[in-house]
Order: sequence, then structure tokens, then C-alpha cells
Amino acid sequence: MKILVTGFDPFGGETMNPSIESVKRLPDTIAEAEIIKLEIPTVAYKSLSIIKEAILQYQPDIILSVGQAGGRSDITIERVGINIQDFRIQDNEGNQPIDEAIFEDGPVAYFSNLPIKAMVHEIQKAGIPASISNTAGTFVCNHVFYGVRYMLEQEYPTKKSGFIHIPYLPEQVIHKGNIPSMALDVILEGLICAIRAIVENSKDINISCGTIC
Ligand code: PCA
Repeated sequence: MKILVTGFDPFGGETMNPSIESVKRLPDTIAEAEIIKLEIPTVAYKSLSIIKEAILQYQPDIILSVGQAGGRSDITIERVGINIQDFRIQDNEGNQPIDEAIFEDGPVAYFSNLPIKAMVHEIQKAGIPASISNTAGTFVCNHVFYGVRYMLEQEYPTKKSGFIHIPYLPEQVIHKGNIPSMALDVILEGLICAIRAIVENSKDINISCGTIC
């Protein structure tokens, strides 16, 4: 099995992005799956073209994207990407779409087709906080999550994809006040657990990770 794992470059005035920092430190093999690591720009559509080129080049079975969710306290496995872009800030090339569809002819949303509950469970088993998130936001992470699902549904229906958001690194929050962070080693271990769960669970497990408002 081949898994393409993507991480973003820094955005929004940050000098680092924990997603590419952790992705580039992943081992080359996890649970016998080959791990291909790719940096993508925090830029609408360009990020998707770069992922598409990598799919053509490496033919991965699974595409897992990782992004920074500053302010979240745990590793969150995203359940759903929505067909909207409503950027609160400009992306790294100055794009700021407001209430525009990502793909006009796409459905309103796509669910992840990775075993999201098994991923949460495996991370928690390692003593690392993790949960399901029901929103990937409306910025470039949601754009990539939705856009990759759209591409796979159209062109590679046997391939699977999903998205993980991770907290800030400790060094990013020194001057931010009361904002949570997670050490790089812990994030890295969490990602390895999530990828192991993907390899070992072709179907998801049946546990509740739901929320009541
Ligand atoms: N986080 C942003 C985009 C890039 C990243 O790492 C987001 O959550 O949309």
C-alpha cells in the first residue's frame, strides 16, 4: 500500500507550520505501507494541482492531508469537507474567495472515506488526545480536503482520502496568551498511529465519537 501524506507551508504570518514539520519527519514505512511525503502551498487550487501531479507520479492508494488548526487542543480527524470557500484571510498568493463553491458541479459535501473512528481510537490508545471534528473550516484545509475527494470521485474512485488537523507547536504560542499547543514529537506519534489505523482498518470501527451541540 502507498500513502501520500501532505503538509502545508506556513501561512497567516506564522514562520512555521506544524503540518509540514511533522509530515516531513514521518518514517518512510508505517505498518508496511510506503509513505510519500509532500509539501503543498497554502494556496487555493495550486495545492490541488500539486497533489494531482503527485498522484500521477506515485499512484498512491490513499491521500492523507494534514493541516494546522491553531487553537485546537487535540489531533482532530475530519469527518466532512464542504463545497464552500469563505476565506477569513488571504491565502499565500492573495486569494480570498467569499462564499464561492470550490467546484461548481460538485455536491455540497464529501465525507472522508478513511476509518476516522479507528484513527481516533488508535491515537488515544497511545495516550494522545484526539477526536472527530465535524468541520474543517472554510479556508485552504477544507478546500484541499473537499478538492481531493472531488478529484478522486471523478478520476480515481478506488482511492481513499481524508484530513487531519493538528494544534500549534509550543513555540508558536509563546506570545499568544492562553492558547493550546502540542509538542512536535507527540504530533508525530499521533500521525503514525492514525496512519497505522488506516492501513489496518479497511472498514471503520463502530464506536461513538459524537457530540451534543
Ligand atoms: N491550515 C489552514 C490552511 C493551511 C493549514 O495548515 C486551514 O486550516 O485551513
